[in-house]
Amino acid sequence: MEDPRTPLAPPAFKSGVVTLAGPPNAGKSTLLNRILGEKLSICSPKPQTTRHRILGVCHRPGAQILFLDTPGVFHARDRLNRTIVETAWAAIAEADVVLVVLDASRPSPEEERLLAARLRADGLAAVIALNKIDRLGDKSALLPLIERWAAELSSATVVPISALEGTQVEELVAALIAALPEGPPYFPEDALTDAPLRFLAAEWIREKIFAFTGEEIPYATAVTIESFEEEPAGGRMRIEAVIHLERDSQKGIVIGRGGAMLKKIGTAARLDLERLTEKKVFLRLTVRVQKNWRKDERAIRRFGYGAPAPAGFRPRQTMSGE
Ligand SMILES: Nc1nc2c(ncn2[C@@H]2O[C@H](COP(=O)(O)OP(=O)(O)OP(=O)(O)O)[C@@H](O)[C@H]2O)c(=O)[nH]1
Ligand SMILES: [Mg+2]
Repeated sequence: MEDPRTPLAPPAFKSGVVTLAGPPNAGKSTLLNRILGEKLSICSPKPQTTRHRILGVCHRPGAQILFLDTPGVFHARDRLNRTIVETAWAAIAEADVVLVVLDASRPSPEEERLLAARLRADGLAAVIALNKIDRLGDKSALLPLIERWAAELSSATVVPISALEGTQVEELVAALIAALPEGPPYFPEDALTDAPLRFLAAEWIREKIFAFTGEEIPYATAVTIESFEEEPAGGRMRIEAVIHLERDSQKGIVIGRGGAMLKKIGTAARLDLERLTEKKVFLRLTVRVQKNWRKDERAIRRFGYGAPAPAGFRPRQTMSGE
């Protein structure tokens, strides 16, 4: 007979890739930052903010989740947006579990159908976060959305959350860990991302343009880093970045009267970078016009857009275990 005092074997370590997917503006990046407890991915009230696949490593007792933030999926028409949406689909295809993030206060049935069809076609496991519940006066407004997704993907767990306020976010993380396969940690305990600092610098500058300018300007903007130097012995960081726009009229707005707008963008981005690196940052911004770059495949690639090669930070898990 078994000794009743024998301790149970500890639960196996869980790990894997969870891709955040959803319509633009659903709160994917806000949710990622909330889960990580760090500002990593850029957020804004405007749709189509995220343009890249961004890895965020989440550490919890007994589990490591490799989150991939992605651009929102929608029926893209122009060249840049098609490239960006392709990046999202490629990251979705890499997932062990897809975390579908939806804005429960403003459903977008067309994009939701697009996503559900792909998840069904590829047989991907999904957990569904109904986000922004803080905006719902009456929680029964969730019911039609729950019903729709139960019909679309009957096996998926649904968790209502508020990424902004943190409501039920840990319950969501627990549901994701439950859905992940057993596996080892792929990154050291203090890892946050594999994204280089110069990439984050470019992103955070772009975030300020989303925050401080309107109309077409955020969409017509790309940011590249021309030089990135760290002075030895923990000194200052010197970063030179270029803000690329499509028209001269946009250039005037981004520079602002007497350079005021450019200064505002630079100061806000610099403060974010100083917080992250705990170093003094010297940031120099230049504005350039590259006519209609969003239609130009070569410019799109040169500015760093397009699906990267599969992340490959962990061996592919296959059903057959080959
Ligand atoms: N009220 C409320 N607002 C939220 C919540 N989560 C995100 N938001 C807001 O929704 C807006 C969009 O958030 P993002 O995190 O940038 O959304 P996203 O899904 O990453 O958007 P794209 O990258 O453009 O696809 C921002 O203004 C957020 O502050 C939430 O739980 N409640
Ligand atoms: Mg985003």
